[in-house]
Amino acid sequence: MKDTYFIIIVFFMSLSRPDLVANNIQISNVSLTNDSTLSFNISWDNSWRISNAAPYNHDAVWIFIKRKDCALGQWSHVNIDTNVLTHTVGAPLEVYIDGKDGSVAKGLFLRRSSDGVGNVSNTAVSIRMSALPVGEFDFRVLGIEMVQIPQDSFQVGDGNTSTGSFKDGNSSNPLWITSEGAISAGSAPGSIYTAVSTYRPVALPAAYPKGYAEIYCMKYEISQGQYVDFVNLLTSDQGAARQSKGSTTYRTNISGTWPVLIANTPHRAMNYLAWTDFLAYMDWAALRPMTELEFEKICRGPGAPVAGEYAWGSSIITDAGPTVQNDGSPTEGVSNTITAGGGIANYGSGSLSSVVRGPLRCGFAANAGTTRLEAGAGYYGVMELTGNVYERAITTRHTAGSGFTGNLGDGELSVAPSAGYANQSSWPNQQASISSNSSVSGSALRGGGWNASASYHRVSDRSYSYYQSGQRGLNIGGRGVR
Ligand SMILES: [Ca+2]
Ligand SMILES: [Ca+2]
Repeated sequence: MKDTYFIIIVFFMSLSRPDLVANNIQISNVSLTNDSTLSFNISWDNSWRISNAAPYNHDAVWIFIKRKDCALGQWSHVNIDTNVLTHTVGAPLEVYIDGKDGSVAKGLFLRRSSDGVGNVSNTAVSIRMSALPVGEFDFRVLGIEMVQIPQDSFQVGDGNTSTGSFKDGNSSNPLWITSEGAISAGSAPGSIYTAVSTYRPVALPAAYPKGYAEIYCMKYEISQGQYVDFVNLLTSDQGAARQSKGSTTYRTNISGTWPVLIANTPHRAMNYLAWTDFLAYMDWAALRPMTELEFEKICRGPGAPVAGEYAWGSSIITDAGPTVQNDGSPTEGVSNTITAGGGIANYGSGSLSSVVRGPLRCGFAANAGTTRLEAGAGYYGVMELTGNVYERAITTRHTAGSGFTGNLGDGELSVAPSAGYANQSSWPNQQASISSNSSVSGSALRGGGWNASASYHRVSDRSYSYYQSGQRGLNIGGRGVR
């Protein structure tokens, strides 16, 4: 009997333009090796897995697949087989499926299978797709660099130094987070509290992510290349809702229109991300926003807070500049000598006349040999937590935020009546107006942006911990966790 099923694949992967995939992940030689298996090679630089020294963690790449129905012209998310044994990968990597998507798997992690440090070069991967319908499809394999944040206790607040700093009840001490259990709000010992009433958090239910449990966090802020890939892989009306091109005046450089938006500086962090743009990217990539508490964990790790510290663990900061080197290239960096004992970040004076007037390349200060301070990295190796663009997070200050349960995106955005929005239960303000200054009640901004003055960049600064604007701010971006 003749097989009436057929699948024709037309690849327009990152073969010809590996720089379309942000940062330095390269996915190449994609092919369909049977009706349901995609094979490809992956490379990325500076991977690690370290189990015998701090920070006892590893990096990974979150891999997910989109397919375009050639008859309908519409993109959909591709679930993969939940059985890890159906996927293969060569040394030094292994496949990890975290089981957080219920009965399906929205993607998988590739990570080192044992301790080691170095580049991953052209390693072969095969992924078994799940429940693929009959039809003709184009496939697109996407990868996002992630960093494992291990389960651990940690502290929020920096001894009441920074604006709105969390503290342990009505003391001056940081608050220990030792489980994912509910946290009461108020002045009693063991409750979460702030000195100034304006910044006080509400009670946090058990389901609100506290930062104690293991997560994976994007190593970099969403890049301009990643954002453009996202918009181009939506439907027409979804793409229209999410098309944010920013301004070349403030270093966003995106031309064209959907579905051929072009990121001319794809390695730079994306600014001008509205709350709804950010949530839609999270949903589409099967990630989720981080919470305010998770932000401090990812910066600080399990150690004692330092008063006024930045993501690299000291209160000394050097502003990126004065010259941008290789401006706009994949090696964009700055000419600074970093002040001893401090780290580097792209920040400003509070005006728009900052040394660097807009975001820099994701990972602009990091090289293979750089230290945590020289790279401006957080405890676990996550980049630009301080400065470049503000990190969008879920607030602790409003019940719209405290109702967030940490559920992940499912890869699909709304279709009708309003197309192109995140549509996941418990995610706040998913259809907020991008023209309104007061449409968002579940959002916080953390870590400072390129034009904000230094104090806003502190790990525990909560000046914008309740940020209601739905607008596309010139210094606002974000990153996801899972
Ligand atoms: Ca940042
Ligand atoms: Ca969704």
